[in-house]
Amino acid sequence: MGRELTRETFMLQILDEEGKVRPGTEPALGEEDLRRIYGLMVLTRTADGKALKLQRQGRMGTYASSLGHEACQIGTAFPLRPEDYVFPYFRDLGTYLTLGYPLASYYHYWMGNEAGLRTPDGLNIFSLAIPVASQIPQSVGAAMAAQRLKRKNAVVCTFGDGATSEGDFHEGLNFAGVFHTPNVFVCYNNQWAISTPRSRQTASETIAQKASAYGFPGVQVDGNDILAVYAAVSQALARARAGEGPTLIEAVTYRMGHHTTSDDATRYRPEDDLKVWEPRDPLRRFQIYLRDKGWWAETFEKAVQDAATETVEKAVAEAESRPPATPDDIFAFTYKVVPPALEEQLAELKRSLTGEAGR
Ligand SMILES: Cc1ncc(C[n+]2csc(CCOP(=O)(O)OP(=O)(O)O)c2C)c(N)n1
Ligand SMILES: [Mg+2]
Repeated sequence: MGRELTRETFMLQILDEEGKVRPGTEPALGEEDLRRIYGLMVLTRTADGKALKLQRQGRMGTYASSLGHEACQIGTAFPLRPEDYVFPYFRDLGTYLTLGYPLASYYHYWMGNEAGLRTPDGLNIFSLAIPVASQIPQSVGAAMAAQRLKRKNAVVCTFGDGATSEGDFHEGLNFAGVFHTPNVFVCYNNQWAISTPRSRQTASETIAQKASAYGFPGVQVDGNDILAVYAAVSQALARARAGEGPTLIEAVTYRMGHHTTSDDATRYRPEDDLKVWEPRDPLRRFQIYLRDKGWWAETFEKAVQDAATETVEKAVAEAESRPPATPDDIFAFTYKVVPPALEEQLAELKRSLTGEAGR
């Protein structure tokens, strides 16, 4: 059965690995949008690189790099409308930036302050999920709510290949199929879940084909081709808004960095993998596409790079000027009324901190 499915399955690609467009497949995006997309890709890469440096300098906590995932993230977020809801995970910097989330807040969170995840009014982006796959059933709940309220918004949920082995993935997608919810599930299949390779994650030939078990379509796309991700997500959003039910998109990519700054991928990753994936770089391919259209030049590149650097430097300064987390923050927002045992722990923590300060 797997073989038959594979024969029917093909990976959607609009830009080939040389950045050349496959005739007749281009989505309807004008010059302004395409330039904006490129700017977001450069901003994401610049902001990501800066976060890694800040972590190495002791100015940021453990950080999960988005290097190589720019097409997955921006391609997913770009076609969204303000009324749509997004349930991201910990590797979604480009998603946040595309939706207009303040970079200073995103940094503030990774600097160890949950206040950075308090979404500004008007943005329907939920706190990024650290517990793998926990955001999936939540996104289905939000989609069911939208259905009942007769709203026309779609709900996008992103997650990694590792999330597909969790019960939450099955439960969420099963509900979505049964209740025909307006969900768009986007799996960034970056070939690794920390040190677990894709081959040990699932025996399914593709992740996209898992959708057929839940009774809705699954599409596999080249996750390093931003136009392919954009096209697949746009189509899935249109289905969701039209009441045609959920879609699972598998965006095939590669985690070019370590899992997080606490990981050393050289201990398990075959060395040649990076050599295979480097030429497939999503920014390089999209830049060639823009150049072929006559919309990329050195001056444009410089303007985009300078703007990204300025945005990033401002965000770092702002994040570092915000007040640090307090002991109360650890206990806030979980219970309406804090249970006595936690009150005691908080008091003890505060006593120990005062004790330290007094020494
Ligand atoms: C429920 C749960 N189990 C285990 C972990 C530890 N953990 C953090 S990330 C991760 C792997 C995630 O891999 P994947 O879903 O492929 O996402 P990626 O990191 O590759 O983007 C694991 C096991 C966790 N955060 N949550
Ligand atoms: Mg992964």
